[in-house]
Amino acid sequence: MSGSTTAPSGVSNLRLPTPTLDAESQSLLQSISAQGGYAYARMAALAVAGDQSAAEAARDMAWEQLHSGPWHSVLPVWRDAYSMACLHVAKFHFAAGEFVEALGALDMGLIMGGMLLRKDLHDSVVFVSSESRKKSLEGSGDSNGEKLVPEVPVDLNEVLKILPCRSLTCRRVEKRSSLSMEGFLRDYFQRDTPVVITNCMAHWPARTKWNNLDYLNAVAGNRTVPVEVGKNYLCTDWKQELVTFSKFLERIRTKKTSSAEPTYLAQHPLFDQINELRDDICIPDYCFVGGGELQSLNAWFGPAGTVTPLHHDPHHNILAQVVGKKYVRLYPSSLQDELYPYSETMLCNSSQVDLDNIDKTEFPKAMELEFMDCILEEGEMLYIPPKWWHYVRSLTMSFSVSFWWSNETDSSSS
Ligand SMILES: O=C(O)CCC(=O)C(=O)O
Repeated sequence: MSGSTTAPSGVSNLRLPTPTLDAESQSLLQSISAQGGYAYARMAALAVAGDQSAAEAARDMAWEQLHSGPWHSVLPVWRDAYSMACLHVAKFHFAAGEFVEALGALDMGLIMGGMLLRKDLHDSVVFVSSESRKKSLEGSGDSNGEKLVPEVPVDLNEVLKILPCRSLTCRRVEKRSSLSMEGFLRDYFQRDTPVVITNCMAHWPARTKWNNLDYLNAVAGNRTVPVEVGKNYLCTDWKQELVTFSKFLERIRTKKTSSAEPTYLAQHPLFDQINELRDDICIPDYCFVGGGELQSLNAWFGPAGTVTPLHHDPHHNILAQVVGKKYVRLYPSSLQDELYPYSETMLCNSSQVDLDNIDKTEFPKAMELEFMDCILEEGEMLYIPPKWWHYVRSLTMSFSVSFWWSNETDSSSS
């Protein structure tokens, strides 16, 4: 690719190649105009002619359309319009050598925009990141390779003080080393039984790379990611924010948010967004048991003290613990009534029972239930069968990846 040769002094000739945008612009603008977006189309044309403020105005107009009603009712053409405007804005920043701003605009396009220009957005991220890295290497000395999670064993007595009551007193989830596929299928998958698999991810590049702050900052520092702030998603003061990955790392490293209000990068398809991090992980072979399809890969990255409250999901799940440790408690799906799910459709897979502080009067049936639990250590994977209730609390700073997959019958009927 061309476009990054040295420019005459004071003039930049950094140019972002966007072949899909170039090919699709005209027909996309026609579709936008057909939806009444004449002002947007005018601004987009001015942006192409070199007017940065017009590019920003077009982006604001598309943003307004994205927020004009419920997400499912937003016309796909406006999501593509938003991506288009983000690409225009990114081009201006890139040309000015403003790489952080360029990446910010591209990430917003990836997070909020449509599918049409996704390849251009991804390729542009790679292009800008490589320029940005060249620049930062010019001025940097040796990295100190600071570890995110030091290798300090957790003190079980201390841990028990913060875990829900009765933790580690019932049945422990079985731990199996290098479990074979047959063993997994026969003893766990077909029996609807959780298991922790040990010695199964030493080959993942992530196991060495993700505990290194400099590495994470270098590959993702300038990228924008959605994070959750607050005790957990069931609390009223819970909110979502968009921040750069480096700001997020700084927050969790220096504990700038209180432990009552942790910042959690939770259930985010980070690996669709940041290809270099995707290259650091491997899809476990266990996810192909049952002949179904992989449904989603999500990142769960945060400080000690994040809590994912008791809930269940419809898919098979391997929760792979890359860095740090988590406590996980599991209840079988048969205990639906005893766990008092919310009645609202949006929350019907979440329990009203707060395991950290059970209200005995309101939820008496939840008190003496049998459960399974474990401390999921770095380098271990936990299999959670579909519909099993699970509660997860991080005991150290922690970075995990979940792999959800469906049964063959689910995939063929969907
Ligand atoms: O790790 C967590 O905080 C929650 C993980 C989870 O709920 C899942 O993988 O379904």
